[in-house]
Amino acid sequence: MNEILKRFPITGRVVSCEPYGSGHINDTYRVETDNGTLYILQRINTHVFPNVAGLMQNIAAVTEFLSERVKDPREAMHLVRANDGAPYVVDDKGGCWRIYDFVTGSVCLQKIERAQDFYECAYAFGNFQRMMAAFSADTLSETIPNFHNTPDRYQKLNRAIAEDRMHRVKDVSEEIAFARSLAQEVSKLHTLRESGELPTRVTHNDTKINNVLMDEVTGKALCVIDLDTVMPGLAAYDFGDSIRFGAATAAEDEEDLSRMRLDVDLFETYTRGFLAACKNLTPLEIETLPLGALTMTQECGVRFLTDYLEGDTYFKIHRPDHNLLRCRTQFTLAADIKRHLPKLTEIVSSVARG
Ligand code: ADP
Ligand code: GN1
Ligand code: MG
Repeated sequence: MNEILKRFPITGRVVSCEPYGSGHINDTYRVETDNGTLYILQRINTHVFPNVAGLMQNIAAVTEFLSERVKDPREAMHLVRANDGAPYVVDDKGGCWRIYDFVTGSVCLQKIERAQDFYECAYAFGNFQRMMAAFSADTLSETIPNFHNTPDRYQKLNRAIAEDRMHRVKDVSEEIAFARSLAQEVSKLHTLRESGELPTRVTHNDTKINNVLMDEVTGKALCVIDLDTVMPGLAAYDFGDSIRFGAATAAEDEEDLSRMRLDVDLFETYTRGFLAACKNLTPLEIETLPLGALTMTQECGVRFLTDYLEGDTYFKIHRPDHNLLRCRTQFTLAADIKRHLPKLTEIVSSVARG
């Protein structure tokens, strides 16, 4: 680790470098130096992001763009370039590493404790999308092609079922049936994107609450982090993925499925925050936000199920059936979101009317 750190202009002598956070993708470390400066060091998951050069070019451009537009430096992530000016370094085993300034005095929530936190989170993602409207989307690399292409996610699931590499298909027939029962409904957003009826914007695409940092004193959102998946996308993806994670009454890997449902009040709170920050949405974009919640939840369940069938090669797991548990919570939540769709549509249109 020291060899890697030496290749960045770190201030002070490194006194600790410990695993940090609970992301599913990258390996994250908190680095502290003897003068108290903190950094985030990450080994980029090159299995998930094979085009590291394109990925890091995106991140350098987006962080620089945002830094120029915020008042407080803590409102944008700051990438520390290596001594040679490159946005990342490669170690002798081919590992790719990057460093960010640690956003000091911030907290990263794993679950919503107060409704106000969720409002802040919504405002942060809405604001990110609003600010990024001035960024030219065509300069961004697509770091994961077809990331939220739901029909493509279904094709990948079908391929995993056909291959049945781990001989697990026999144990998940109920989950497969549920996945298929919503296939058409959750493919609608993609069709509307393809036809141009929904505009493609620069979106974050991974809007979990633990991808937002809040001020530890005021509780106000500071900035959005985890910019690996910033790509052209739909407003409904960002809205929907936040609902999937933050307006759920149980954790993504809760075993007791009776605890998992949609918190409709939190859905309303998020809608208020998101629409307050992001006022440029078209009527169809606003109308399809509830479908975004259903689609992102179901799609995530499909992704967990696919990874389970393929032998857990994508998401980090901490127990053998972790991806299956995650799939089940997502499908339980998707069923609840579907039940509530008329109510959610009512909420969104009433918030939008003001
Ligand atoms: P992953 O893609 O694996 O989710 P993230 O980029 O989200 O990785 O980082 C993992 C965790 O590290 C975050 O959830 C957050 O707790 C922490 N983190 C990341 N960047 C920063 C930062 N600049 N300042 C403070 N904490 C950070
Ligand atoms: C991953 O990196 P992290 O933990 O914020 C995943 C998201 C999933 C999420 C499910 C690049 O997010 O798409 O929705 O896990 N990120 C990537 O928790 O695949
Ligand atoms: Mg993350």
